[in-house]
Amino acid sequence: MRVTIQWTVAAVLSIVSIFPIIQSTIQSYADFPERHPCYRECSSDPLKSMTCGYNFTLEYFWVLSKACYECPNITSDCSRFDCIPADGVKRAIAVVNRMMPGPAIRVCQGDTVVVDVKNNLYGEGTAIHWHGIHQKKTPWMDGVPGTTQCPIPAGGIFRYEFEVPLGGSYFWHSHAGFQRGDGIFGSLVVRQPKKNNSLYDFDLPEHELLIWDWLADLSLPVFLSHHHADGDNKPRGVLINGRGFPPGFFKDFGDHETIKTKGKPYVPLYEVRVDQGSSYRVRLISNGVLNCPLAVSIENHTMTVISSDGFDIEPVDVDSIVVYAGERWDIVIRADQPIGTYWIKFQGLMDCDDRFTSAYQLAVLNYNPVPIGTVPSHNIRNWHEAAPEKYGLQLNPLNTAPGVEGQYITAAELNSAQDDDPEILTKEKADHQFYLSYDFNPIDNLRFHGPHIPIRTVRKGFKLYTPQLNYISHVMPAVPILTQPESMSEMQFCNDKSMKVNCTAEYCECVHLLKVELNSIVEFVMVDRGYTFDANHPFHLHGHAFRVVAMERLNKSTEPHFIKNRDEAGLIPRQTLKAVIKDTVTVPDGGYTIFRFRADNPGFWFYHCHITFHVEVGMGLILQVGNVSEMLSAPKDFPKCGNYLPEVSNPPVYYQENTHSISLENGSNPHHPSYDIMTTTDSSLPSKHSSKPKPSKGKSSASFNLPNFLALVIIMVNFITFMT
Ligand SMILES: [Cu+2]
Repeated sequence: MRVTIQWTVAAVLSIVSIFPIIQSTIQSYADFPERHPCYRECSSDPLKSMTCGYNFTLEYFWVLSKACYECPNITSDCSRFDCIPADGVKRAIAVVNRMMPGPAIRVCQGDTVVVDVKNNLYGEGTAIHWHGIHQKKTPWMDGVPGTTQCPIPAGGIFRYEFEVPLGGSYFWHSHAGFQRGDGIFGSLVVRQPKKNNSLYDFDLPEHELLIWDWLADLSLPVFLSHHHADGDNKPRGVLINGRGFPPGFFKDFGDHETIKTKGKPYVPLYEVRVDQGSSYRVRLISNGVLNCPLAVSIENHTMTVISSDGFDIEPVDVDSIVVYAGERWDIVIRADQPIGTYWIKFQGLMDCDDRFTSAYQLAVLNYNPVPIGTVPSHNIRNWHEAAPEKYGLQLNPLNTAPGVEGQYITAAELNSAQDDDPEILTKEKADHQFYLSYDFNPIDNLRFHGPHIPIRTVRKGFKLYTPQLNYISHVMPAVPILTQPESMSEMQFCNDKSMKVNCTAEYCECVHLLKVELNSIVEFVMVDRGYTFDANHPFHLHGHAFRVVAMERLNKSTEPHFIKNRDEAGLIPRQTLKAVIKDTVTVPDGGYTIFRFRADNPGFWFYHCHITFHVEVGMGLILQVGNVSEMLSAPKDFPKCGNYLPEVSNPPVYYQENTHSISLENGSNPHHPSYDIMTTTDSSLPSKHSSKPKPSKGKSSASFNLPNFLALVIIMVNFITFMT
């Protein structure tokens, strides 16, 4: 290694003597080229808060479009206006303002953000979520279609306006369908006045690193082929701020010299530039799409981790850190090595590891005055095959329990640097405790299997295992429950307490809803049962951050009752001091993660796995905090939407029996007797706006004639045993 560094330094010095310094590090706010008036030195004077406006135009677009001219053959063409080079592999994408990542929002604590979102997607609704912002005064600005707003229709404009009261690293992304994974996201960084005892010298916009796994095509066709046939669900690559080598590049081109001599052009990698002797805050923000946690490390540099999900922690020095979908980790890098060029490595784990697609990526740490475009020359052809422990001390490891000292630090072992909320941490029993367990369940999910193609009858590659919470698939309501509660029917809601059928045997879906009292202390016990695959699911809560108070891996697989028994026996101590604050957390496979929070933000808040394929098939639920009467009301002119099911003018209506019609939602397909819906009332459901279904004047509408019932939702079809 020493030889390599010496060689690199020598090479760099000789190059430097020839080339002028192309670009010095940007060190002041004024130097930042795309300077927005709100990107400024933050002040502690609240009178200096600003209202910061942004225009977002959403559209479908193309990697290496004609805007890229001769990129990557002519490197400078890759920086052209509207050119999105990605990893040099052409595919369709969805973007904001023809940028990927989309435009960054960089403001100061206390500012107000205004974003006008123009939807130019073809015939598709959208909504933008401000991931990590709690929307305390404006819950209807949370950007979740079906929960906090109607989708912004194609051709429509929607103005978001909200305050950002807390500093931290956040990001924004579409919360509709698969748009986030296809490119509709960007950073949202809320800076605070710089402290005198700061652990870093510089906090620069070019040191925000948005990292994510990348598919070879739009997410939707990949999703469809995986869920309806035998297509896989594995990412093909990884991108760092929208740049990277194409998949498989290093198999052919092991080092920089080979790349140069074989002459294969590639899109310039993302460069982090530093001055020797200085220290820098780097913000790692994961827009992870599928099951691809990224282990981040930097050659010859340790990382000091200072913050997660917007909340400071007591700093820890590590050699690598695993970042899961939806997480943010802020690290400090000290440029204390010889002037040179170093790889920043992003090793894909789980579905990205070498058992599957070997998806990984590299960026470059270049010390000034190393010329732009320089990459290290040493061979790292097989670096991604290294086991994670080869990276030294690792933070936030995959599927690993706390307690392996000197090798791993789990999120649950970090100490928060924020003030404690003693009631959250020391209260013996939370006011509400929810066990939420999950696995990939081998049930006949009616959306992908069902009576005509039962899971037991199809060959291995066609079997679709459904990730569910407590054996329930969440379905987003057609109308936003927060802003149109009067349009909702209690019949649509359920949870495991209200279910009157055995959801371990039958497919259950509904609007999965949990209700807690305002200002109560809530505890979630997340249990990864872990039978079907060694998977990993990062869970994200809207509207609140939580304290991670316990985490453990018990075995390859487990069940909630094991954990309940363990807890009753006093074997699961909660962290009562300095428990780390997060809004996105992983759960070890075959283990549990427990977190607590004060439900002090009235509203309806989505809680879900942040893997797009999982949330889209219902791995989530809505948390109702407080009664509807305790929630703030949306502005009077807030857009409304809903179903249209009027009485028919001349009944009866005759239908052709359509055996392929699958109607799982209340009353929408009443003529299909196999799919009648059972409903129930439950004390945990919204009360103020419950509306009984109106009796139909029309004839024979099976679901309209249902009594006032029992269980919620479900539908089920029990046949076909003879087929196996
Ligand atoms: Cu998941």
